[in-house]
Amino acid sequence: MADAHDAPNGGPRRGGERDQLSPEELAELHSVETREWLESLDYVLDSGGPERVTELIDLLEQHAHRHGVRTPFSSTTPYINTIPASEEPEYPGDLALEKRIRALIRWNAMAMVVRANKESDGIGGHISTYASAATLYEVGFHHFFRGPDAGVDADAVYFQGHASPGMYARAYVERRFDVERMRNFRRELQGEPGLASYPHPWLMPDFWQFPTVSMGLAPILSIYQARFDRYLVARGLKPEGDGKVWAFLGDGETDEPETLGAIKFAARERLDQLIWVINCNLQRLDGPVYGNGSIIQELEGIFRGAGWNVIKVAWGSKWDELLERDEDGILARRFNRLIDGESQRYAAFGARELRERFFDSPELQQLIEDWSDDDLAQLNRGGHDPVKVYAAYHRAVQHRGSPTVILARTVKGYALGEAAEGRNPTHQQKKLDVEEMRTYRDRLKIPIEDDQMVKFPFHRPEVDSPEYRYLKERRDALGGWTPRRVVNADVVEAPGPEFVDEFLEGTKEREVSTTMVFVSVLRKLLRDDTWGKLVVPIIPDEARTFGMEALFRQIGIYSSVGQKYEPVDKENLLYYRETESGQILEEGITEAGAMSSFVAAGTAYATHGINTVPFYIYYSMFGFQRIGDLAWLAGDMRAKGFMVGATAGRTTLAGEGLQHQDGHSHLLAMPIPNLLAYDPSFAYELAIVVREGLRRMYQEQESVFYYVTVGNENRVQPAAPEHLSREALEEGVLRGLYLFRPSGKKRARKHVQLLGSGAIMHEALQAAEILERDYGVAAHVWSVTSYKALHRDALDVDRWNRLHPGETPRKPFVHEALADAKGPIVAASDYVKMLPDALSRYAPRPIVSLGTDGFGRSDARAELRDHFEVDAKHIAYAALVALAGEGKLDEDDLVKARKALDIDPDKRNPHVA
Ligand SMILES: Cc1ncc(C[n+]2csc(CCOP(=O)(O)OP(=O)(O)O)c2C)c(N)n1
Ligand SMILES: [Mg+2]
Repeated sequence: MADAHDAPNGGPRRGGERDQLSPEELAELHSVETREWLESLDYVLDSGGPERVTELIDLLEQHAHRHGVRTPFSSTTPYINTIPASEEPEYPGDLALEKRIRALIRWNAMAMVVRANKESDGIGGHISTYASAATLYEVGFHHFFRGPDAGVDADAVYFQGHASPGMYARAYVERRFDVERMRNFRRELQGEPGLASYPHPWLMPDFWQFPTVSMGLAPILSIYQARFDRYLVARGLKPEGDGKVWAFLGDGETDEPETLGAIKFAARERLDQLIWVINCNLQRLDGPVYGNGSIIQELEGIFRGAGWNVIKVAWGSKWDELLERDEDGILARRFNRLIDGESQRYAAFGARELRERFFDSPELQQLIEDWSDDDLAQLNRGGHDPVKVYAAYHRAVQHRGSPTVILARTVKGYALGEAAEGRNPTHQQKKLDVEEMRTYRDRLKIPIEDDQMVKFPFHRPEVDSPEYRYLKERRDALGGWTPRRVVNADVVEAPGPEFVDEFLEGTKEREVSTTMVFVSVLRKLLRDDTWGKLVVPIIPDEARTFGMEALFRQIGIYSSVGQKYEPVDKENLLYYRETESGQILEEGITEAGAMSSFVAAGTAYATHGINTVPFYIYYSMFGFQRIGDLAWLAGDMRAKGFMVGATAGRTTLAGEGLQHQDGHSHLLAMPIPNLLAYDPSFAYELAIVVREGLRRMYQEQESVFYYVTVGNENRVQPAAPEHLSREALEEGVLRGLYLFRPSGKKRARKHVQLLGSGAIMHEALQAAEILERDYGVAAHVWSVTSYKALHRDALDVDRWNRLHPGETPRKPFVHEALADAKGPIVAASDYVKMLPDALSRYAPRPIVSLGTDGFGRSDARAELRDHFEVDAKHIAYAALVALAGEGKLDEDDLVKARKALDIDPDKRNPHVA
């Protein structure tokens, strides 16, 4: 007997007696044995039902395991449809009429793209994505998707971005769009109304709800959308409804980490109203998604492993005939052997290829011996068969306990003809020649004459046609046209000016960080009758870092199942309190997930008519550079709310070093057009910004959102400066710049203007003291709350002046504010120099910029500020150099000052260090 260590499965080797048998005897034994086992199983199935079979298999497995048998793990099922033909529900629609409607939409989708490219060569667009997905969408439109008029039962549908020609074509057939609009596809600047390339609520605010075209974002957003809907119900903000969240994705899109990265969360939260439909056309842009394997089987394993309900829609109805004939399961085994690169050939080359290469054994050939090539051509993929698709959706909407993914097998470029179907370049095909158009027309039976073909005409049936009536009736029954973005959120009055009052007084002796000030602002809002319930604090596992743990107890952490355990810190006043009505979304370590929640909460005014106000508080370094694409999407989607970059500043977050210290998020905030960005230094600045944000977003209902950085350096928060009226102060704070501390030196000959922001403001104030005390310079200190606001204003003014020659030129705010200020202007922040540099041209005089360009370091604040040359002495020195440039100091004085200030001229340049 072999040594136990050599045994397969690691267990002791058994069954030695069979070694005595000849191969024939062994085969016979195996066959009898297998039959006996299967018969026993059949008996149990008949008498005890599937549950008993499952139980027995479980027990068998455990038994085998105890005896050292390791059954290999498999999360996949055979490569056949999850729903057998016998379990398909009856199709509730008129299949023939739906086919006509589908043909019309297919036609117009194609015509729209081809026409646009004829008008404007290279303008792009996609034909083959929708061609593969038409049935998946149309079954949804006719029988499932509930439109906005369904109210609380309305669905959220994430349409795959590259399939948008199909949605436009449908809107045209629905008579929501006219021909002019169709002609403006991808030609948005040619005329009104334009038709955006992809789903963009920014561009089409009455139509699109969810931007999807940056691949991977729709999947993760849809998960957090579904969870947020539950949260709204749990918090009593929304009545419970039956709305589903549908997300249509590409199979290539599953390569994106964002696509699969959060699926475990959807299962953990038991989001059974979430339904993903992955259009498995087996291709992405360049070629097959997984040519050497099967993407459907691979995805099945992943989703099942994560706890999802998986429904495979692989094969169309015609295959059922063969499966029925196939008593020995050879067809199912052949499916299991099939790899995607191979099956792409059948799509491209048709029935003969299928006959020769798929039915590759005498047994398989036998299955189709009486079948013609025409019969074989009807062996369709499941995703093109409305009956199969309906069965899958039907099961998905009824499924309880976990989210569902439908893996639908389709052909990319379906029905588009030889040049496109299943071919590798099909994704980018945007043109068909007249001959190809004719073939397509004939295939779809579109009543357009040959002589009309050259114009690539659109076609839709009359209002009293059976097609239109059917289509309209179906949509009326399902809550109206969709996609459709309807905003009916109430106006919410912003808190009054008194909201800011306490912050104007400063903190007297008490030293607090701006993060703690933010927490005070938040708590104040939470206590507010109107706003308290609307606030949604979102945190990716750093509440303690930001000193926010008191909120755990106060407002609770949302958990769909409450708290089933006694928390370890229950004795503690601030214990970790999870509750079903909790208000905090404690997302764990997922900035992408937390940002998805931000988007869901920030757009609830449009999705549900509920004005929730997200405050997403995170490590500022892991903001725009980590989830920049989602932030851009938030802008497109007109999300509202506050992104709060905490532990901000390259030199303010001490110790953490290169990957943590953020000195550029304000630069990254620059490009998002409807994002306002603030880097406040003081408590009252922050309070003013938050109140104004609430006013603009929820009272004026502007499509803007806010980015605010807060730091963790404790400082006495000053009272508002006395030399400014409240009005002037608020204007300065909001527009980005105001004089915080004018110099007390009345008759100085030398003046300098120091611009500080965020945590570096304190260095500027100290620099002013040095300059006044040791160098006789009157140093006036300004607070720059927003470089972005100043820059935007300057650009607007600049543009106006350019377009209005001969009229009195306007002055940018930064110019106006500093117009009477004397001497050089020196700006310092905890961010890159590009921020003040961007203003230089618009200020009365060029700005000397100090900033934190370069990688961070682990050290304390003083050392870091010296390293990056943004501390008081470097600011003072830079001011002296600028004064020398104006002839107010000579070079000897400078060298002396450099020495006195202990500045090493040979220190390494932090930019490259
Ligand atoms: C983040 C991102 N990367 C790249 C692209 C460019 N792109 C658009 S479609 C596409 C291929 C899509 O393949 P798949 O997801 O399988 O969709 P299909 O068109 O096959 O349905 C690519 C790479 C994109 N839109 N977004
Ligand atoms: Mg694909």
